[in-house]
Amino acid sequence: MQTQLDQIVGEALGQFASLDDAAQLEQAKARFLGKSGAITELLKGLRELGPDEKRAAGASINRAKERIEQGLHDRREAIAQARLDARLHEEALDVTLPGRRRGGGSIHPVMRSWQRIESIFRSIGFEVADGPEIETDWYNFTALNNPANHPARSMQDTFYVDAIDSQGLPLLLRTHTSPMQVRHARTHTPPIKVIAPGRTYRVDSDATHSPMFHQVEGLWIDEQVSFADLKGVYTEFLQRFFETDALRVRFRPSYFPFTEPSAEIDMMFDSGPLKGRWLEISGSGQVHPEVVRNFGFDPEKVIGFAFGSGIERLTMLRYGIGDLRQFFDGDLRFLRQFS
Ligand code: 2NL
Repeated sequence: MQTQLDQIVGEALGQFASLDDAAQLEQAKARFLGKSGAITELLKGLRELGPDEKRAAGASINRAKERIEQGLHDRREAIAQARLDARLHEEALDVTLPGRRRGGGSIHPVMRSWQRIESIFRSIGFEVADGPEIETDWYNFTALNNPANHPARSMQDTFYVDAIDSQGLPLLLRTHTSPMQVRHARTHTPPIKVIAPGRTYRVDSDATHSPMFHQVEGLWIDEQVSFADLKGVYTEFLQRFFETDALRVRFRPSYFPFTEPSAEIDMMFDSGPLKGRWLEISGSGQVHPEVVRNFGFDPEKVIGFAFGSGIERLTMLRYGIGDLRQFFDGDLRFLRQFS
């Protein structure tokens, strides 16, 4: 009897040890402890024995049963532990790895120039105007003495918006930042020193023109202002912007409807890669009397000087950029150089 029990226990423990799947282990359990399992069958056989034999055999069978149950319990624990170990290994996380960083952005070179321009002009006493990019015909053209039939007003040159103003004229994307200065002048009194940097729009797109570009205009109105004052301020600006005193400035006669007389401002570096060449850098002039009147001032009492420069052009000269389109391509290899 004991030999048979030892054999059954050995068989059970052997089967348990060979299994590493929890469901199969429970099936193996049934073969020994289930309704018609080997141990259960032996217990059933006790009925045929006398009381003394029954007690002795029953005790032996129960010991065997306990050994199998213990083996089953141990194997269950081992399988559960192995599963947990496998999962911990699979889901292992190295908390010492460096985190994933968000990509760092950088200021666009044109915006960098814009910021520098504002801070330079602020430091020499200029305010910074702000205003709408969608303008009325009056602020963009009429106030600036543009004749009614001027080609700049045509749909070939200007982006019109499908909406009209209080005069029944279509709204447009401002073609220069002057309207911000007109708005500023009409709400302030001289002396006025203001710059108007911002986005501007023209129907123009090639290697040297973008339909959206940036301008900074400047306006200085007082009882006594002259071209000499304008030249002094603009030269100071250029020297600070390009971080060199080794540059010269000259005026060259020109024409704009909003200034009279008008002048191109040219500059020349005395050192560096662009040394010795006159470069066109800005338009300028004495504000036309008609425009001074549109500001709400008497042109016999105050005089104004204005200039208008392209921020892309200033930026290209400062960094030696050869192609305007690089500003608008969104190529990070280009943009990162200015971070
Ligand atoms: C150019 C020409 C210029 C102005 C802009 C101006 C503004 C007011 C009144 C009078 Cl509110 N003038 N601005 C004057 C002369 C030239 O810019 O081609 N710039 C790139």
